[in-house]
Amino acid sequence: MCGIVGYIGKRNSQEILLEGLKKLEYRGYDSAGVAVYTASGLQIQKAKGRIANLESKLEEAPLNGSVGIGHTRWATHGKPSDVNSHPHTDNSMKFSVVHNGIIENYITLKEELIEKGHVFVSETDTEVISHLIADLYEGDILKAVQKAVKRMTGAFALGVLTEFEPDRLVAVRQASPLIIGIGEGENFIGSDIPAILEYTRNVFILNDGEMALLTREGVELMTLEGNFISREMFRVDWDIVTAEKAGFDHFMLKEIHEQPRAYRDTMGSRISADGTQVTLNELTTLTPEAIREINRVHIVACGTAYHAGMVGKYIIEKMARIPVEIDVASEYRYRSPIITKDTLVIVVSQSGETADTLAALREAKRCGAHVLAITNVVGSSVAREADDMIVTLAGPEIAVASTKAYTSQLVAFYLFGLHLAQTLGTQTAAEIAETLAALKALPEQVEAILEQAEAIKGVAEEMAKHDNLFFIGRGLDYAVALEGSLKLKEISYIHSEAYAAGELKHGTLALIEEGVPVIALATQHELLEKTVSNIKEVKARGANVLGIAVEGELELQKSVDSTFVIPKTLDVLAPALSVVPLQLLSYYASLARGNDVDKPRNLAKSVTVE
Ligand code: HGA
Repeated sequence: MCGIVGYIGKRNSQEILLEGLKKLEYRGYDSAGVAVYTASGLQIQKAKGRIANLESKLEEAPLNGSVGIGHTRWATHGKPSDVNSHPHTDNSMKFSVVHNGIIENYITLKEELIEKGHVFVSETDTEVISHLIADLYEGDILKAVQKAVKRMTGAFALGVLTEFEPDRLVAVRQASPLIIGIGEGENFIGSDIPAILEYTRNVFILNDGEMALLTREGVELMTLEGNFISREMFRVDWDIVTAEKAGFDHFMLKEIHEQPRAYRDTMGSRISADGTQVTLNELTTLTPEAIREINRVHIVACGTAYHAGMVGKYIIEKMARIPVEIDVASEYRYRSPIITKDTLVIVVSQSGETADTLAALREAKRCGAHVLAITNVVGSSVAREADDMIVTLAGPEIAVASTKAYTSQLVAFYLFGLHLAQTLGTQTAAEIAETLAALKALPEQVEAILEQAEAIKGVAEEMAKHDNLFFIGRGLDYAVALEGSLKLKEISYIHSEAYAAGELKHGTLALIEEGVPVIALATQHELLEKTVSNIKEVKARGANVLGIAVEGELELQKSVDSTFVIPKTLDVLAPALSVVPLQLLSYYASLARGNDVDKPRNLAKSVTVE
């Protein structure tokens, strides 16, 4: 949330900043702005709304200069407006700051600075940073920033410039992500790698409590106290095309279509060539002995990752027979969970920077638990702080609504569940081989579903005419129903509820009336008859039911108004297929309503604030 970029070099910084911001727009799009060191000093341009608005302003009045910082905002403090946009400055207009995070003590600092004569123009917490730095400045921007951050509490990734030192750019990371890109005669900062990928693949990933001084010639890394740090450069090996739309109308559609590839890559070499074993060589501290000590598992995540965790709970309990609890990360820390050294806490986060998940991870570690991260970003905070990590190889996910990251998280849970079963002997070799064979068939089966996208489009256009709808399912189908409902709400803004199918009659059935669309997931064979009864209950009250069923289930097809059929698989693997038509349904419903699919209102990806 909120994207920061910065450039110091010889090229025109405005172009580089704008391109970088466009790559980070998924992090926030309430407003955007840049500050560039020009011949007439530090100049700022900002605009409410999308980056395109800023771009138009800059086309009319370009800012020429080779040093600059930029920001795309997801507002936390102060409404989206020109004046609340970053970069922020002080009264002398000689300092400029972009910020991702929240300054928790900003009111105290603001009062103190007002007392000293500073005049504030915005409602943001960020503005105190520029005033504070200006206040503490004594001829060295690095020292002023170091003094300022000592006074600040909360989360902050910063880019700072001053007109007094036009050849220096200061970057800070404290609990919000920031990376440094290393070029030749030019250097960059960015909230995320795609922002700089066009210019360099060599990066330093800053840790919390670290800062950097960038000049054209080089980068010095240091702690916030000013102790120098040496760090190995990280070489990014992603293909740049993976971060682009590659001919699709939207990132979301491209990412939905990338799922077969993401499944294959995430399984990759983790399944033995003869298809009988899972090998998770990346687990270093989670040895077979450590696994045998685990007596409970907690899964902690937010949003879509939480829904992947719900499937994970089912997988681990079924395959490894270990009790699993699942928590929303923002609740976990505050309910005094019982965490011991025999607890395995699995945190799931696509970006690895989700603030709530990171805080839960830290709490789990403080209590002595073993922490396993499932994340899509190797160098992320969650990845670095967890004891062990299973990286999903979904590739960069740009659309705010997660698709391929979710399904890759499911694959990670399947592999981990099988790994536990192998280690603990809770499944036979034949059962494991059968699941692995079915797992390896998934990519082709997803391809077959994607070929039917047009059929889903028609249904979605019909559904887009409604303001309320329901998803129902039992067992694993309920977990997928929750994800389908979230996806639809996120991008189509249609109100929907997901219910355990047997639970409707305890209250929600009152909302079913003539013509209300109900999407009934019915992929779990043991529960099929019960689900069919629940479908009949909603049909009897006038609902229009779309069934998501496994090939060959004719009985179910007779009970619903229309059916989308997924290929045959093991019940436990059905979520990896049944979610795909729901993703397409949301996508096409969003399109039909004329929404911005990739950038839904009020949301942003990678939620780095609590
Ligand atoms: N608090 C600042 C920055 C917002 C942010 O980082 N969001 O994720 C603001 O409201 O502008």
